[in-house]
Amino acid sequence: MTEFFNIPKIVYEGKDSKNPFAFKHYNADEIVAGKPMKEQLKFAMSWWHTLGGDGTDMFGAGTADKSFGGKTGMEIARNKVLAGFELMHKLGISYFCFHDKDLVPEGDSLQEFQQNLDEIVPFIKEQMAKDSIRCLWGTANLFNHPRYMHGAGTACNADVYCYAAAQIKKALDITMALGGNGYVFWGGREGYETLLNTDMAFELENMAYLMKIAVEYARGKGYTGDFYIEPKPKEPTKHQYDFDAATVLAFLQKYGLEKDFKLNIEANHATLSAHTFQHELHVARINGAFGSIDANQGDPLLGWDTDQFPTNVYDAALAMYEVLKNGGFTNGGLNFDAKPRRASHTYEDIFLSYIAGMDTFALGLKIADKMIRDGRIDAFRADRYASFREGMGAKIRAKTADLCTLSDYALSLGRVSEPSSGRQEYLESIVNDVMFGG
Ligand code: XLS
Ligand code: CA
Ligand code: CA
Repeated sequence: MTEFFNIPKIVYEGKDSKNPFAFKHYNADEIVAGKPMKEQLKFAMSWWHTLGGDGTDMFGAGTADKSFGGKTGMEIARNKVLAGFELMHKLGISYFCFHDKDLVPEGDSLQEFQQNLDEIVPFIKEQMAKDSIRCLWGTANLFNHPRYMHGAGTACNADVYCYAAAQIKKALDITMALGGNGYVFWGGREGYETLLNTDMAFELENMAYLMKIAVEYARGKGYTGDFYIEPKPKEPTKHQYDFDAATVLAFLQKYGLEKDFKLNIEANHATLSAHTFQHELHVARINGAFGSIDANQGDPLLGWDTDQFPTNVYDAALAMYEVLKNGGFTNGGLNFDAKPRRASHTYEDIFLSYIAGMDTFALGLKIADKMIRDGRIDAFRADRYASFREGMGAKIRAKTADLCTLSDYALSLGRVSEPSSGRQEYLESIVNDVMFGG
């Protein structure tokens, strides 16, 4: 069998290993917080970055060859499948995520695109069966082609809207055929540049309708996986409609879609919306909408979506803290929506990037578990609200005190005793202690 990557299978060698092609912290079968790490972390390969992205940016050509020795579009597509499965096998990654357009060339018509998809899907299924690799989620790319310049579900042109519907229908079909656990709506060009040419209420209503009929279609076909919306505040449009978790939740509630959708939270999108990654995960979790994660990181000095492999252990720990508090993943997982830097252009760099990301989240998981077992932070947070456990505080929680009762009580007090300290620095030092202490 052709090997695309001249790299051995990556194994766990432990924290003292200096072998760049080994895991130092990710030990797939080690039990952490009651489950093997591979089940807690559910790593996924992103088809588009790993098998598609060649390093092209707006200042220069690609630096990496992603044709995998293929000569025609379909030959390249087949070789990508083989290369992708080789990479997942060697890294011990059990899931992948894809856009329809990542898999095959679009050709000259929608018919040709769909025929190409019909040809590749059985080939992917064959490889999946060999290695028990599964599909975490699928999606349709509704942002790349010029036809989507004004959006897809929010397009000002009804034919474009229907074209998007056709792509979604087919992407749902292939996600189901591949046994996908989820389907993502990321609002690529669903947003606007100026209200001078945009009817925002009209566009949002259309977008919600497209989501509703997509859900109806898939559920009608027996799909039992999740639907996700992936928030992002800007890029490509100035005002993305799915700005952040809270905005998406309000949209879902307004259009009666809140029971059908969960959120796919991406770290880089969180920070672009001026929130922490943990904040976005937390908002999703406390609203019962936590679904899946796009694991990456941005650069705090750059204001765009750099999609870097995650190496920040502190952020990964706080993210995994939210995941554990959620009771772990159900259908979701950790998709590396991440790419090596343009100058990290070799196959080795792809492996080294995944190893770095997987080890980072393995550390994050272990630290989050330790933080929870340590208990100091959870106890402090709970105690901070102690005054709501008795007296008037308990009545507020029981919702049995009206405004006059509270006011009379406050008057009876005369003055409020000094609130206790928030102790932020102390709590941050506990996180450090858990991470670096004995
Ligand atoms: C782009 C998004 C995209 C989605 C899937 O910024 O992250 O890759 O995850 O369409
Ligand atoms: Ca993403
Ligand atoms: Ca991104």
